[in-house]
Amino acid sequence: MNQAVRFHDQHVVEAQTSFRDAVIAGLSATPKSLSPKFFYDRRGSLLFESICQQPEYYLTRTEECILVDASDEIAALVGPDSLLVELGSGASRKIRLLLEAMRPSRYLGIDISRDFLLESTRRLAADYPWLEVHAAWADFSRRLALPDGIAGQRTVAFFPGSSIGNFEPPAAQAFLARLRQVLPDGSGVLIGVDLVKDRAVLEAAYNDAAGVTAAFNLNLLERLHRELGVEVEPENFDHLAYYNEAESRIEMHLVSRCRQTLRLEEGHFALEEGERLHTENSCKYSIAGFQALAKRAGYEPTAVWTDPRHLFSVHYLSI
Ligand code: AVJ
Repeated sequence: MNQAVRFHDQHVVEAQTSFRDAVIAGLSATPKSLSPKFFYDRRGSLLFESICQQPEYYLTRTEECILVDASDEIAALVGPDSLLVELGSGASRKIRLLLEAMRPSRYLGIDISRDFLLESTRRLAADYPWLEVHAAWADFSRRLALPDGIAGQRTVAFFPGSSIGNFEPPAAQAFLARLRQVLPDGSGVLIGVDLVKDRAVLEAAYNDAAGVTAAFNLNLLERLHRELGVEVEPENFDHLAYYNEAESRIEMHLVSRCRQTLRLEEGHFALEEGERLHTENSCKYSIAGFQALAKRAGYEPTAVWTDPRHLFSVHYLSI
C-alpha cells in the first residue's frame, strides 16, 4: 500500500515572484490586463470548482460525459502502465473517470495552486492505493519539465477543461510544441477543447445566474489586496464577459465603475470610469481548426470524441 504523495517543489520561486511582477506589467500596459492563471489562488480554485457545477457552464459536464463514454477507447489507444500527467490538475476529479479503464502506473498532477494540489493528490493517493502519485507545484505556462526520476516513461499528458483556450491560437500551438519536446516516443496528449457555438449558449456559461463567475473574476482584485496589499474595493468593478466572434473567444474583463487608483509600492495605476482590466480569453475552436493547429505543433490527431450537441471535444494527439 502506497499512499504518500511524492511532492516536487519544482518552480516555487518563479511561481511566487511572478504575481507581483505580472501585476505591475499588466497594469502598466494599454489596455490593462492580468493573466487568467492568477485566478487560481485557493479561493479562486474553489470558486472555479463551483463554476463547474453551474447549470449554464456546460463545459465540465459535457467533457465528463465524453470521457466516460470514450474511456475504453482512450485506454486502448494509450495502453496500460503509462505515466499520466495532468496539467492544471485542480481537484483531480476528471482523472478519476479514466484511472480504472487506463490503469497507468504513475500519476503526476501539476498545478499552480499549491495547497489545492496537495489536498487533491493526497485524496487521490488514498483512493487509488495501486497508483504511484506525484505532485508538482509549477507554472507550466512558464516552464515545462517533468521531475527527475519520472521522465522517460511513455506518457499521456491530460489537459482537460479547455484550459488550452486561455492561450491565443499561436501561443496554444507553441505550448503544444513545447509539450511535445518533453514527451518520450509513443506518448500522446489527451486534450479537452471547447467548440465554437451559438453566442447565447457561450455567453450564458460565463454569466451564470448565481454570479459565481463574477465572484471568480472579482476574486482577482481581492487577491491584489490579500497578497500585494493593494487597497481596492471589488464593489467598484463590474464583471463583464462576452463572445468576441471575430476572435472566436470569450473575453472576461473587470470594468471600473468610477475613476480610481490602484496603489502598489512600485507605482500607482489610475483607472478611468468604464476602463477595463482584461482578465481572460477563452478561445473556442472547430474540430477541424483544432486538429490543424495540433498538426502544426507536430502531432498526429488520432482520435476525437464529441457529444451529440457538439458542444465540446476531446482529442487524442499522438506524437
Ligand atoms: C479553465 C480556462 C477552461 O475558460 O472556461 C471559467 C476558466 N473562466 N469561467 C474557461 C473560466 C470563467 C475556464 N478554463
